[in-house]
Amino acid sequence: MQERPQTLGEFIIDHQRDFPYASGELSQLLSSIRLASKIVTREIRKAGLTDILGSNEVENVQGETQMKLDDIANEIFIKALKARGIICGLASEEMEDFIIFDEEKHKDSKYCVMIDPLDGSSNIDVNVSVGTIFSIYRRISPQGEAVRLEDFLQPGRNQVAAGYVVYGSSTMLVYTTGHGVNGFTLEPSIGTFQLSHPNLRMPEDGKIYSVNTGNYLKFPDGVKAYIDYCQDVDAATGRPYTGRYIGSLVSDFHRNLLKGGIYFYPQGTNAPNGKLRLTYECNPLAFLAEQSGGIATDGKQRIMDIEPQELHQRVPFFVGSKNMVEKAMEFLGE
Ligand code: P6P
Repeated sequence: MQERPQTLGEFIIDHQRDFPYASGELSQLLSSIRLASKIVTREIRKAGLTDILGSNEVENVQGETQMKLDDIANEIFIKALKARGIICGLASEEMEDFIIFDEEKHKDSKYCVMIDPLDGSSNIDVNVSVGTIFSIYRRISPQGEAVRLEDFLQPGRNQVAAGYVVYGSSTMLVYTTGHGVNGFTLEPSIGTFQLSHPNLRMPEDGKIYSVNTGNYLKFPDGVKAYIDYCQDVDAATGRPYTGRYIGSLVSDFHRNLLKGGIYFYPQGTNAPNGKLRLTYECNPLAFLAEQSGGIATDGKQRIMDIEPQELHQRVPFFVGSKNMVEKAMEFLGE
């Protein structure tokens, strides 16, 4: 009988020792994310058929119209993460303040989670892939007390785990606990995530650049110079590079992780600090990038060394293949 791929649950048990201080908490944490991602998959796959398209006319803290599925995904993840009693609180990109889980079982827990429940959700209406991004931290406030803001304002280098779910042609969960990056594909007929991409490594070089060139005129000169470099003709370095910009960060990141490439959302006159959030988007993807051999910076410093000042802080974001990000930094430094 053909050997079947390892399931996510089996993989976590095999690698339990990789997650410090855990007495099965990682398994619990990731299995709640696994459950929530299956439910979100179901909601997304029928989005065209039920009344969850279109915005519900509620603006989130970012001033963006909150799509109905944003709200649904947010509730699904909160419920799944709260139910297992293994985290003391949660901060979501969709909510202004963090949530305190205040039952005793929650107060004694060691971990807190930051999540962007459905990034790129404006693509739902046009059937383009979207994603969930999550980050797990060990709390710094005393166990037994309510979680505090300081627990969510830790630098990205403190993450104990991070990952994303990409709802694309298939649903994939990709995560790290600081011991490399592994990808699991949902086998819908049996509802299990199976190890499909063991020990993912981001190619050091790539030929794909992902940026919204519609903002070109608003970018700093160094960014313009790097985009010009990507578009120049130079057979020796395989340029012009291919421009690929899905408008869904998780999908662009995932493609670059597998094929090599750079994604950047720079600061511009339209977005003085860029658009992406440090805590919910940049830090988790930076952790995955570094764990697979890539680089993530804000144009000046390592993303994971930035000390967050506020929950929804935005930063310029350059992430991807080591040599491509280093080349971009050369242009930014000039
Ligand atoms: P723009 C989606 O809203 C998102 O946060 C990322 O998923 C995506 O890469 C980016 O914003 C797209 O933003 O301004 O280029 O449309």
